[in-house]
Amino acid sequence: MTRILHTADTHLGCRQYGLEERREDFSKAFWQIVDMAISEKVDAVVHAGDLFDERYVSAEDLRDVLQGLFRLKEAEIPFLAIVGNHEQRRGVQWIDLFAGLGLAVHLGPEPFSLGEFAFYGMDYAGRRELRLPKLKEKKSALVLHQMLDKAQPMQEAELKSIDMANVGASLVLLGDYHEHRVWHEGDVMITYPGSSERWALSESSPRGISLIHLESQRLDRRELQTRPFVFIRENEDPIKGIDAHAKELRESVVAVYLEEEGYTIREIEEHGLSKGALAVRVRDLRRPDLAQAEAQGVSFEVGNLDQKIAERLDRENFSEWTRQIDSIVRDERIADSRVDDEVSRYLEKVLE
Ligand SMILES: [Mn+2]
Repeated sequence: MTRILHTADTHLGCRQYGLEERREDFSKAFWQIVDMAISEKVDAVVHAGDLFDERYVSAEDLRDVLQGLFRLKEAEIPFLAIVGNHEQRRGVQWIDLFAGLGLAVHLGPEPFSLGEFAFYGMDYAGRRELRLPKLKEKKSALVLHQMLDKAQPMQEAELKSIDMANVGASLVLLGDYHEHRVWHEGDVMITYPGSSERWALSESSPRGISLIHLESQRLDRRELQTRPFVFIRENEDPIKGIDAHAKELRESVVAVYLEEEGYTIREIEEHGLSKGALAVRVRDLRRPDLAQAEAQGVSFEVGNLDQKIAERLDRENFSEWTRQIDSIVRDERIADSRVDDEVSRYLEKVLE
């Protein structure tokens, strides 16, 4: 019996809300994963990309990840990984550096044997055409960092789940989508483990990892202990809501969804912080002040801004290159630090 720990989207180095405490939280989640791998005596940790939040890694984050990888090495648990969109570099990848130190395996087109299973991996390929392998071994696993059509609406998906059935692997272990999901396509199990810390406020459900028996495809979840987030929804009065949650508020991140007029964002933030919250995030769902704009003789339409920009660009006589570059720049899924790389890659491809 071979059992692995499947994780992805650790986003080490994410200094969320500009707080050192949050950077440390992302490292602590990684250490918990290492502890679980050791206590569960798994045969390998499979990391499906976005170990780091950015391709520029601080000494603190490098120290934190090495501390975890050395512990896995001592426990003789291999760390099998691929490169995600957030950490991808043009030259040497971080995972290659760890592989060079004997602390990790960068999965690729050559199989890595684990028990009777062969592991293959493909780094994040973005918009480029993904050449999926045809694997001969039924007992094999393919590790990818891509958005599947079942996880996101078609226009944002890069991969069709139906195509996963033809790869030949019995397991497709994914990263990129931050929620845990499992699907079956014929005999193939396709799964995302979800992120290990809350990277966005939309990630409200508990974070965790998956333990997977390769032979039986049995999947068990283990929850991670992460910093508490308190959500105050738009049907609650924000100040009363904060008071009602006062007991859970200390050191937590408070997310307030604001729909009603009556309080300023600053008042809500200060009230939450005075009750001991680590951070207060206010999602302003109020409509822009149309009345005021009208009074100034400005007319504006509320709608999907990206859609409007795309429609306007269509009317302009721009080249296909310009349009493609524009879409890369405005793609929210491409980290800011990666935009120049993605544009260069695109240009290299079309100039070939
Ligand atoms: Mn991610």
